[in-house]
Amino acid sequence: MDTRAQLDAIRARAEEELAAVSDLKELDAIRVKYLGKKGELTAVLKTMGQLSPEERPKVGQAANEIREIITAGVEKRNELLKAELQAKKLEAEAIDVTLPGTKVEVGKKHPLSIVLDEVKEIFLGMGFEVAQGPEVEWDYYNFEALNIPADHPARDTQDTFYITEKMLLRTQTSGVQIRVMEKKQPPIRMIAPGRVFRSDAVDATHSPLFHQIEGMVIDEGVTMGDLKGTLETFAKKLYGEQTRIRLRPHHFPFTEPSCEIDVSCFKCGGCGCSMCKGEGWIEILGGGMVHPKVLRTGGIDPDKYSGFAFGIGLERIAMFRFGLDDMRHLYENDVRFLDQF
Ligand code: 2U9
Repeated sequence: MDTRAQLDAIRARAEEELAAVSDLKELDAIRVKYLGKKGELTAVLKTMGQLSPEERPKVGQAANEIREIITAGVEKRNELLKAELQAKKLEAEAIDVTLPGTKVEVGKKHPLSIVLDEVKEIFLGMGFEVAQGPEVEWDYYNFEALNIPADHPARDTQDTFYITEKMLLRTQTSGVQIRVMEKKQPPIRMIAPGRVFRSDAVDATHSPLFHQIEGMVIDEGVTMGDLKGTLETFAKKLYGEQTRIRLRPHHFPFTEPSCEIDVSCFKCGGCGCSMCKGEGWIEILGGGMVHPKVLRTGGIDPDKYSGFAFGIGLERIAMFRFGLDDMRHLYENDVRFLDQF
């Protein structure tokens, strides 16, 4: 076969193969086979030296034309195959807008947050500010400044997690009140809600982590009557107008005098039922008049000012509010439980 005939045969085969090609990989193989450095066309061109000087330019021109034809053919097939691929992809990715959507689960407030927000709202309505402080606290703010020195027996009932000798996870939020006293003079009306830690074994009513809301009012002429009036208003707003409170004498190192405070049972109204264990009363808080020593330590003159303070256990309020029999439900993050609020 002469060179011209060889070129025509290459062209015919290339066109046949291009017409039959069905994917991009095959197409590339065809390109390499005919147009590549080691391809058929190059091989033929290499034999041109054997041609006569008259024939050489003619065959050269013919070879170039065939190269252009095959190149154009490859490009055309390339575009067609790509378009086909794109069409298939679009078909596969088509969205059926008539299908029902994926349900988005909306989160809910945790029961402790529900109760905390209510308590905050009540005290904000009575002119209190909300203050916060560190959960890792100095021994000084957690104990010393609250009239609980190193050898005081109250330390045993509030055993906790020490970080160093002088630093611990706070057992109460009282350090926040001391910090506020150090910064400003009366009148002070504040609550300090937050997490506290005690080295308690876990059971239905105890947890090493729980939440307190402590409160404090300091001004000239503040009395135990103000404490009673404030907490009665709080109890009525939380549990309803019919609610009564009673104060029982108690002892805390940081208040003098001190008391525990019960509310009339919100289920039976005071007759006695399973909720109040037949008592008619439920203990929800403690309080008293801020000890003069504590006022002085906080930089407030006890001869000029007096104040009351109180503490509320948030878990207890939530458990009574929602009728929970086990505190652990509040920490386990089981959606079957949390979904009910
Ligand atoms: C300062 C002065 C006095 C805070 C008080 C209580 C009484 C109290 C308990 C309630 C339930 C702790 O979480 S609980 O177990 N608290 O009974 N707390 S008086 O008195 C203070 C605080 C700060 C400077």
